[in-house]
Amino acid sequence: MKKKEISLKFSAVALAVLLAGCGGGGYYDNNAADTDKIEDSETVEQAVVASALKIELDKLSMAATNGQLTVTVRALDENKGGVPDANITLMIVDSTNNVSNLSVAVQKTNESGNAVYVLATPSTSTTLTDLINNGFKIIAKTNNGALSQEQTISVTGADTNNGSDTTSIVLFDATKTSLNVRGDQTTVTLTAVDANGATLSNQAISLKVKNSSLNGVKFTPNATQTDSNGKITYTLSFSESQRVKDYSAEQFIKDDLVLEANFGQSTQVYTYKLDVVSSTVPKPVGAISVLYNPTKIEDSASGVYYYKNISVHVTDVDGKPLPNQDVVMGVNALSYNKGNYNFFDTDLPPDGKVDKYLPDVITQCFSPITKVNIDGKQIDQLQPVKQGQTVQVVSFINAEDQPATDNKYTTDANGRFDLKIQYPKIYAGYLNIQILANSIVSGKSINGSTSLGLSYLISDVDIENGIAPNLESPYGTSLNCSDGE
Ligand SMILES: [Ca+2]
Ligand SMILES: [Ca+2]
Repeated sequence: MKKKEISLKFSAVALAVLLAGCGGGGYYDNNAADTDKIEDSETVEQAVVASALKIELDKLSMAATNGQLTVTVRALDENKGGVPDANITLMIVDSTNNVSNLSVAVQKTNESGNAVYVLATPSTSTTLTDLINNGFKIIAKTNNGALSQEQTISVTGADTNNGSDTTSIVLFDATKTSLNVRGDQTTVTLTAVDANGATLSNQAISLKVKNSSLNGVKFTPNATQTDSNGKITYTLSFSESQRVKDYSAEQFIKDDLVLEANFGQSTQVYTYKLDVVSSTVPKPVGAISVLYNPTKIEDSASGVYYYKNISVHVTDVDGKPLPNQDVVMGVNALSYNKGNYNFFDTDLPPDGKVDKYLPDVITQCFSPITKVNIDGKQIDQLQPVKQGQTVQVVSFINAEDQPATDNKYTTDANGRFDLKIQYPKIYAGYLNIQILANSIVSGKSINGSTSLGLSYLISDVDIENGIAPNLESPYGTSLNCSDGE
């Protein structure tokens, strides 16, 4: 059994992250073979306009020290489909200055409409308590700064066994991506989760509309507490006559509709922006939400795979469930990791006995990229260099050993269906994916997505005997994404 001290692990992780960050420098740049892309990203102005931005995280909170978070910013059209070639800028608002962006801040979305960023926290700092208490915020912008979305990110203490599960997080979703300044209505869904992603039922969340005395936006909660799935919905509406005369349409369009939510006892405020525009808003025909519970994964009977339950919900634009709706699922790899996990002695002072299973040296890779043909459409796909390796290891199943035909599912009377994804255990901890859902409603395509990192089952790890299902990355252990080592 290997024995190492915790300090060694932390410096190694930091080094690996730095190397990946410097060498990579962004989503496209470290792909020397693909020269088109590099030229593309040097073009200054792009006419691509997105109607909404969505922020997806690989996990719902970030560790205060040596933490790493993958942020995927999605540029969306009015039916929440991905918009390629949109310029995205990511800003970090952190008064403690601890959180850094290891990626290039300005990126262009890829064919799937994604721009991917990696954020990190330092190995040590004197202001960590402030960071843990307040979290930090990220702001993504596009359309030359005219469209933005923001998200508050919770920060947990270094020891995840200590207190992190008291963190409560609010996630937002809205049926419409933009609202007409002359008057409009939308349904907003808030989901209460803990730092591990487990949904919190029976929670009282207070919602506020910023500038409501000026913009006249009214909302009605459709319940007093979150339901058994941790959800609470609100119907928001406003009209021109409810807006204060001095508060012009131009100003409202500029300020947008900002929602603020927090849990009764918590000082942490979660904000969400709905774009307010001057024109008639192209009316989306519906919305798909893709949800999962990150804490819950299952072992396969064969012991080879992990399963994760995913729940998909299709509604019309007013939030009413759409039954008997066919939905096609897709999966996209956002990044893969090289490196390994290890057993560490984390006691201070060390007692000479390992007690934790943690990532050791991890290098996150966004390259090389190859062109593949999917449904007659050319898309970029990650292609690890290691012989025989692929990022296509996640599949959709109905139940163990029952693959879903053509990744197709149909909603039940409540407009939802549950499915499982399956992945070999050896990939746990080494792959970040995005799950996509597409359906045709009234002849129009609507879309939904979520991002997640593949996780492992803690009960599969035997610290005493040095046994774990995912000790070394199947993609190799070198620090360099361009070799097969
Ligand atoms: Ca606006
Ligand atoms: Ca120990």
